Amino acid sequence: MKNKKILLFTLLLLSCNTLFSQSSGKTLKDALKGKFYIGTALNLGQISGKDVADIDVIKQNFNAIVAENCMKSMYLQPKEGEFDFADADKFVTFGEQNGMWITGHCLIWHSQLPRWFFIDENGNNVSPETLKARMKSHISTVVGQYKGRIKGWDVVNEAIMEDGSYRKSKFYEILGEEFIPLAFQYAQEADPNVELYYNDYNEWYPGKRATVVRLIKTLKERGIRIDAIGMQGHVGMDGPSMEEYEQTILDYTRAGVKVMVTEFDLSILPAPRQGVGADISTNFAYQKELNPYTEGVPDSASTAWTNRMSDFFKLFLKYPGKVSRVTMWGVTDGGSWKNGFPVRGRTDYPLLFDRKYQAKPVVAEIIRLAEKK
Ligand code: 9MR
Repeated sequence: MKNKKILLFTLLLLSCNTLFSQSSGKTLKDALKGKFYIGTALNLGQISGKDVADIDVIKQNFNAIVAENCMKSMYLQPKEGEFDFADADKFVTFGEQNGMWITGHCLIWHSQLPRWFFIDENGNNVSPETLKARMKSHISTVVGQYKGRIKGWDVVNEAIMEDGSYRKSKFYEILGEEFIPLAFQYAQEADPNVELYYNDYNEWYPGKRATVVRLIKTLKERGIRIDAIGMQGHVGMDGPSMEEYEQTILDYTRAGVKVMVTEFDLSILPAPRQGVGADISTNFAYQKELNPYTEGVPDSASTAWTNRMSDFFKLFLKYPGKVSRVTMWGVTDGGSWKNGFPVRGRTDYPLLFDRKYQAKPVVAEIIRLAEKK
């Protein structure tokens, strides 16, 4: 009897939550129309059509998509000259069928990059000329495949470190800083109308931000187009501050580009170290204290999370037109990469929809904020 009462009460709460989030009658994407695109990353379960419940949430709430993994070079060109567009084609078709803004992620990145890309038959680094030819062939084939269908590309991903120096990737080792302008030039040649982005995390670090601004200026001075900076939003409860995030948006827009908040998620869990960012090679040992919410989140923590998430959206809504897209890095908490990063095996709650596909209270709050504007 007691159990039955608890069950009824829980069901009542759940339905209130769903009703509350839809109380204005508008969904997320309708409320944000005219402000910025609201997007999400799609994984293979969603792209293949298998994860039906996720797909419902996506269609109702989001009007922009990006592929979480299937457009990275190790999947698109696993062997030199052998391209596999099967999953990427499905992803693009899904976006078209649902009238969504489609972003390609990503052309040149040091990670999820097949080894053949930068070595010769003896396992040595290739010459600068060979690497340029491989970059050009990869970029023109991939961008060409979706010409006129994909609206914007993350051309270069994560090439700059927090202190403002260039990441010592294979691209940098072989071509120096020049690999970035080259990548943008190749992409522009392959589809003169597609938008071109530089995408990175932890851009609120002053050193990193300054180098990105310099990069924007250099590209523009050389007549190479760059349309926006993707500001990955892998953020935590302790940082960055709203002021740091806002200052970064302002510095970029002053340099003459739009800002797209990409890869947004707000981890509720204790950070093993400040400013971990999103470098997948970072990993910390599991400790119980780092995983406090396996059985659910207490009200105080949940309220703090909701407040911080709505503060971020308040900030984005302050700059409509300048912030032209906000893309979540996933749909529901259960599908988030944050459950495994930077500590494996944790239970995190970083996204807008919970493990039962329900909108969290913050969704209603974002809708309210958007309608107030
Ligand atoms: O979310 C992606 C995860 O499924 C992959 O295992 C991981 C591999 O590096 O890449 C994740 O996405 C990354 C994105 O492509 C670039 N920025 C950082 C993201 C999180 O690592």
